[in-house]
Amino acid sequence: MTLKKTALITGATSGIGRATAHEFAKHGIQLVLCGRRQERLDIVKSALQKQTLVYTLNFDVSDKNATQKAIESLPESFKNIDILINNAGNAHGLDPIQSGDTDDWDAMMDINVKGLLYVSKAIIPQMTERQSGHIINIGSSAGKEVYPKGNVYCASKHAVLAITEGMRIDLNEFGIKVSAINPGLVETEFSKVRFKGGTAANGVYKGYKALQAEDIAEIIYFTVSRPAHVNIADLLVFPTAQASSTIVKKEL
Ligand code: NDP
Ligand code: 8X3
Repeated sequence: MTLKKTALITGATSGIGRATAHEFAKHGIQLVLCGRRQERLDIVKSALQKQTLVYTLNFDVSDKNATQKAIESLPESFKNIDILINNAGNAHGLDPIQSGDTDDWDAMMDINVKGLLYVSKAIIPQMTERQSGHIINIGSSAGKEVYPKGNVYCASKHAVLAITEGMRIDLNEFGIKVSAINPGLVETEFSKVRFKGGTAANGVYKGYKALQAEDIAEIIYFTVSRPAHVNIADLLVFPTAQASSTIVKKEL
């Protein structure tokens, strides 16, 4: 009998994380879905629980104690996490460094970098003990290339890539896979958050076909479903219209 795998996905209330939850459910993977918006967690859970077992955890990844406590509170049947998708994160603001908002900087470093570390810290010990597991960190093309006004968001995603490489090195002896999936422009709530609901978000995905959250979810499932000896270490994916962070072929 093959035991069902369990995946914990942070940022499962929207965009890439939610699409990944749907993709994993199709393949019968048990899910621990995390986010701060309980009503969204409930909606995703009720949509997926016919396909697989689902448990939700409501916590802010930038709160170290809340993160540890939430993960410790998992019931026995969801405690063993085989797959960790470190996805929660956002850009906050798009400003030149000289006029950047320090609250935005704090949010990006606290959530995208420290939050990823706190969640990983709460889960890695059980993976090292079992000598198995797969951690996928959602980086970004912004982790490979800095673009104008991207300063601190790009720094946070460069940090995600460095942490991913460090994890892969340190966890190698335990047989744990560590992967970075680095998307370019994906049409999610990302720009709504970046521009705080303002109109600047409206044009971001216009005039070309951006990646959809489902495109990344399929790639994430492909990554976790490779044979035991194969690890997709680092993957950069753009929409066809995008050649770099600053070069996007628009039709309008
Ligand atoms: P969304 O805004 O659609 O989703 C972000 C998710 O992160 C939400 O589920 C949100 O849940 C969660 N989240 C944000 N802050 C916190 C927090 N403090 N604690 C817990 N959860 C949090 O954006 P995307 O799906 O696009 O983003 C997902 C990841 O993909 C991010 O790491 C982003 O940087 C990365 N990415 C996105 C790209 C894009 O163009 N969209 C491209 C490259 C990378 P809730 O609010 O309920 O807590
Ligand atoms: C999100 C993609 O180009 O907005 O990481 O930084 S970008």
